[in-house]
Amino acid sequence: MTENMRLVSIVFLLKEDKILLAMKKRGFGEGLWNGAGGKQDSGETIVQTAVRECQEEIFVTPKDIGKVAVINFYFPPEKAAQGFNQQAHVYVSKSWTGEPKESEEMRPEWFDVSSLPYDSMWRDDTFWLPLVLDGKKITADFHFDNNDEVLSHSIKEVKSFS
Ligand code: 8DG
Repeated sequence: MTENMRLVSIVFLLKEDKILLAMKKRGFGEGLWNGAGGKQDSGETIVQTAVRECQEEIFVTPKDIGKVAVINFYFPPEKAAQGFNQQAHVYVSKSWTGEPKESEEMRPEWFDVSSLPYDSMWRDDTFWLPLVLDGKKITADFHFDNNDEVLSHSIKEVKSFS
């Protein structure tokens, strides 16, 4: 982990062979399908962030969330200087209360895990999300260019997170 990285959460709900994605309606990643998530507030653990963001964005409270990935996103110098670099803590949940509902930030929808809309997701997701859906735990680094295309990446499977 590098200094000055913003911590963010991403949560995917899983139900049988379906995954809940949500369309980001505004801000960073607008127009892309993703898990619910966002920036850590001060005083929060990252798990608390993950739960809060689900409550705010899709009106669901995850129970049993488990960490499946820690991913560092690195942007070119200009964007990095604006605080774009971030470390995402990714969780899956198979148990929650509430029904996923649209908020002003996200519009949730269930997708079959075998046909995800990768063309309308962050470019890196195609590299790591299939591994996570296969039950693996990973750490990864992704470097982006100015058009948010992946310049280089590395992925490591881990047994647990420190
Ligand atoms: P706001 O209230 O300040 O508008 O936003 P927020 O909800 O606190 O945070 P955000 O800026 O919307 O958080 C960005 C979300 O996008 C966060 O869940 C992490 C996620 N995200 C990235 N990059 C990537 C990526 O490359 N792939 C995936 N799947 N998610 C990503 O920031």
